[in-house]
Amino acid sequence: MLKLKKISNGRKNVEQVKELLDSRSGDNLAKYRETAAGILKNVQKNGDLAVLEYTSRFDGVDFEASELEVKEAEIEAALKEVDQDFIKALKNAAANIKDFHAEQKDKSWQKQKKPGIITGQICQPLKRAGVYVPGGRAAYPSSVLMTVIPAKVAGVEEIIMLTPPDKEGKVSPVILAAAKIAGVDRIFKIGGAQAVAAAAYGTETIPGVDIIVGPGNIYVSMAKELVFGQVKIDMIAGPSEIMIMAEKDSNPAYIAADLMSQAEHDPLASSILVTDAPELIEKVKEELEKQIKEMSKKDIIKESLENFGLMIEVVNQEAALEMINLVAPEHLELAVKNPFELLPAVENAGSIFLGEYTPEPIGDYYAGPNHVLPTNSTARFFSPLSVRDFVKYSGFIHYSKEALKEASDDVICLAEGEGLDAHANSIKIRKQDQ
Ligand code: HSO
Ligand code: ZN
Repeated sequence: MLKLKKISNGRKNVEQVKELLDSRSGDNLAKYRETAAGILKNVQKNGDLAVLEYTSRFDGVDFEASELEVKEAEIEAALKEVDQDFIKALKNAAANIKDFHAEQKDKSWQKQKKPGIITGQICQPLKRAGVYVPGGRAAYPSSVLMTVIPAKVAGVEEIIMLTPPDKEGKVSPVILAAAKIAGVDRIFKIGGAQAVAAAAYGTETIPGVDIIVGPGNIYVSMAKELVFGQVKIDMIAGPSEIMIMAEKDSNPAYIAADLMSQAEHDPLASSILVTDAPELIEKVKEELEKQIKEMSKKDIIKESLENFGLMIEVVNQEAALEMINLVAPEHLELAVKNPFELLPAVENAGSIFLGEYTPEPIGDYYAGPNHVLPTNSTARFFSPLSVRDFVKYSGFIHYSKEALKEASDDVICLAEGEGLDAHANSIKIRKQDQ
């Protein structure tokens, strides 16, 4: 029997939900941060040498510096080795993701405010991006597409991928295939905090980048936090979350399936159902019992559902939406008949899935919107990974002699008001020339 937590009158229980989600982050962050900081320092000082040492210690592979980069032949071999249907599906997904992200492209612009005054904004891609791809259980080819394609669409000149080698010193062929399809330029077999360090500072072999994106383990996350400012980073991704809003007639089998789809990612993943139909909660529980038996990751699903799963009963749809906005889930499914009517009331959610035939995995893999999303309630202020993460903006200004003259008194007044005479002088010296 699955022991799922249930709360009712959810409106008053928001704090309980928040506590549950917060309890997922261990309290020993300081220890990990310290370890990551040590690794960063060593790589900054000793470059490749430190990288090779860590790769030997943590990944169990003794590389020469020249073996860190994946060779073209390895990539070609991977493309042949991977199931051709899988390659085709990856290509179809990549096309959808590209199409969606193309809409996010910002343009440079300029306008003439009045004669003699031009202001504008230039939007330019970052030169080099580093995409981190974890090894082992969380090595997802779909995440390669989701992190690389926005960079590509933004026009980033060079995209490098960093991923830990397995015990044989290899990278999984599906990851290599996805990298090739997405358009990665160079791939390095390096993982953990040492990969973040190498990409942030550059080593003899690994070029320094302007931004590091992609999920990783706790050491990677800590290292990313620590190099922020030296380079740009995307966000610190936590365990997966799904919140499903459903009503009396929603299909309990679909809901159970979708709750499990995120639970299987991680024992720390959180799956929440919110509904104004108590009878649905019971039906979903029955379905979970039934379906979990068939799942290959049933142990992870069970742990996740029992520790961080939640069934919330609310009085009406309005209360459900209030709860959703307070939780700010990474993924939100509106498994109701009129999802588009509810959409305007959703203020906080990373990615929103509308209607019973839009299960979360269609977004994880295929539809187009990014699956690198804000977790831990940060959808209140953070956005999904996008093309905007890979560009930067400069403002520009042009004033004619006459336009400057007209603005002179205001600017001189402001500068003198701040006690900055030299600023005022740079205006005055031109004014008196006229
Ligand atoms: N749902 C995950 C992304 C993913 N799902 C990758 C399958 N593969 C993000 O929360
Ligand atoms: Zn997923």
